[in-house]
Amino acid sequence: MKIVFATNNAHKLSEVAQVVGDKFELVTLRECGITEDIPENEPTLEGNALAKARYVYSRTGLNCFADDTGLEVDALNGEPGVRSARYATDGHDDEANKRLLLERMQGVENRAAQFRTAVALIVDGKEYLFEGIVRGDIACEEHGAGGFGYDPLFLPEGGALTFAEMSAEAKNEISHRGRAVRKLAEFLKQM
Ligand code: ITT
Repeated sequence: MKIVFATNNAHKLSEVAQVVGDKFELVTLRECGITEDIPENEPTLEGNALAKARYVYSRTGLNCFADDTGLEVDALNGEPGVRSARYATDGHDDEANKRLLLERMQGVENRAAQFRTAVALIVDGKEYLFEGIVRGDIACEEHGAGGFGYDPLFLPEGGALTFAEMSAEAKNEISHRGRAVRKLAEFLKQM
């Protein structure tokens, strides 16, 4: 089965490709001729994931899915959440976002947080949502060079390594996106 993964993020693409393996053929946005940024102006992760999937479905008529992910920090009342990409600036500045997060968490004792992914799927015009969550803590400084985004600052529950210190396989095993995409793959297999 062919399915479009509506993302411009190459890291996400490789993580998801690893989870779905050869069960599905992932088609990229570029392969369907979509090169522009898809607007993400909704107030929730679910809303943004659906907006991206709907955009691609209306342009291509192909079955597709999209994910939107947020880092939700308990002591910051769930921030940066749906604004995770645009936390520090209007652009996608990972370095500035991590700096701002560390600044806001300076001296904060409760460092509990979660990554949450919402995946929206559209098959033959019908819409479905899946969720994946991983709990953990915000580290006091960056560790590791793997992964992307906030990974060097996120210590998943029960371990001593940040996502950026783990292999891609180990991150996928327990991550928000790995969990959400395995639910999606299970669902598609049973259709
Ligand atoms: P799309 O093309 O799929 O929209 P994106 O990079 O805009 O790609 P999101 O809006 O879902 O993706 O990402 C929101 C922010 O959260 C952004 O700053 C990412 O770097 C960060 N992020 C998403 N997934 C992450 C992960 O697995 N680990 C660390 N940071 C992540």
